[in-house]
Amino acid sequence: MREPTDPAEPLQASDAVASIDPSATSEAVPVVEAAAPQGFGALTRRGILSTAGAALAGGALLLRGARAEAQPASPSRPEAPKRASYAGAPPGMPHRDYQPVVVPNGTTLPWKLVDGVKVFHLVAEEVEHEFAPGLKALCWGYNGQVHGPTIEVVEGDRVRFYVTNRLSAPTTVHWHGILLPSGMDGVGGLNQKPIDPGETFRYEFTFRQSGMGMYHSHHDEMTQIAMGMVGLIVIHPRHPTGPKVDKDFALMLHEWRIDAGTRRPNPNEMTDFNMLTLNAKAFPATAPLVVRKGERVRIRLGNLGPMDHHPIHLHGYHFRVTETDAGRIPESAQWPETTVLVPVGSTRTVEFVADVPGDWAMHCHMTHHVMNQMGHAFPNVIGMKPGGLDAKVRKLLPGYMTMGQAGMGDMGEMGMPVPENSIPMSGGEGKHGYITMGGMFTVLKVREHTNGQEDPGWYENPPGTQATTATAAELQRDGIEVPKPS
Ligand SMILES: [Cu+2]
Repeated sequence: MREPTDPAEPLQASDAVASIDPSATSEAVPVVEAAAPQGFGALTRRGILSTAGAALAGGALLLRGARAEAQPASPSRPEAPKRASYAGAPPGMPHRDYQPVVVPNGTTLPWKLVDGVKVFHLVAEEVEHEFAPGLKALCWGYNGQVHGPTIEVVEGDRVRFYVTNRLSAPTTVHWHGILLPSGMDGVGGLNQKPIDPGETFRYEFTFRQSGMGMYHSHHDEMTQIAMGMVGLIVIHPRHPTGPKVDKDFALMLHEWRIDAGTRRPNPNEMTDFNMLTLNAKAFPATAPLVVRKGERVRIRLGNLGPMDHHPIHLHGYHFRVTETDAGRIPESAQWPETTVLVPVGSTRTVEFVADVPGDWAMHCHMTHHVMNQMGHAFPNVIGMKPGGLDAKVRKLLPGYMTMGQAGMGDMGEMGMPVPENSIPMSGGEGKHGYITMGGMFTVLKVREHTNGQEDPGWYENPPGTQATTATAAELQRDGIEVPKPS
């Protein structure tokens, strides 16, 4: 294993063997020096043990450690490590050792390989971010994005993260849920000095787990998390168990307070958040999850919002909860659900086979979390008949209109004048009219024919499978009497 370098040692670009764009197709997988034999990722540890050690140049150290675990140590061998060691495991490569995740509305952080270590660079900086058409805000994120790009690695990967601070305030990065040395844990003041504006810090460790983690600032958390400084970490298993999935989506849940007409999230908010997002987008700006009928789908959900748990509900399917932030749940302990609660500071992963075509809603089931910039000071006027009230009030307040007698559903499409840079209560157009939801809402689009990437448009329901107005003949046939309005 390469020794950690001096923090002052600059990154040598010439050391790089290959730069990796994780979104590249399988043809683009670069050849890496001293790469392990193809198919290494598919071998089990038992398989490795029964393989001639000499053939596994890159895995020699792993072999030694693993064999020492299985056999009593002899004087001619070094002492076996007490815990599983990945030393010498070759870096996991996209399309060989793992199928890259899909990050709707987001990206995956590129990396390069330097002497067998995956080297990443995060730049903490202010970012102008568009939550949905009509609403932009100055947030804090990483590498020009809110949230930061998803970090994707393989169990056993040695990684080096350079973190450059281009904010006006000190920051740190904490690797949430990740097993690592204390000095790399990123809590400002406790584990390290905060990274001052203009400074670059180095974090280095080996991922010795699989599952899903997250990263976020651990300095002035209330401000920096509320401003958006969070991201996802996907750690693919070195030896996967369970059925292989065809689509692997990663979504970060978050909440914000952005008052209508303002240009920055308000980090002082304690309870009353009014923007709820998936990968920092509010419906109708959330990209749909597009899959082909029959594909096995995994959806990873992380929640680093300030205060709220999110019960994420998927229509049309029963899924299995297969992972928490501490790793894969044994198959015998996985449970079926249609809603999974994702608590603050946690990740949950679900899997299912997408065998029914259609447009299927997926959303937080807390009703206030599917409304954008809703005000909570509205009087309850459900069922109220304003009569001549509006005309009277308009003498004092021109343009006044009593709203909400039939609920909030119509407000988004009324075309009412709204404050600049705001999307109050808006939802989005659907195939059959206005979808009265915003915020933490997206659509799973399952199709017989799709390239699996581009939005295929709205689903055309086959004849006889579409809810429609009941005819008088149908009502009569089935003996249904509709009460007359009183
Ligand atoms: Cu919610």
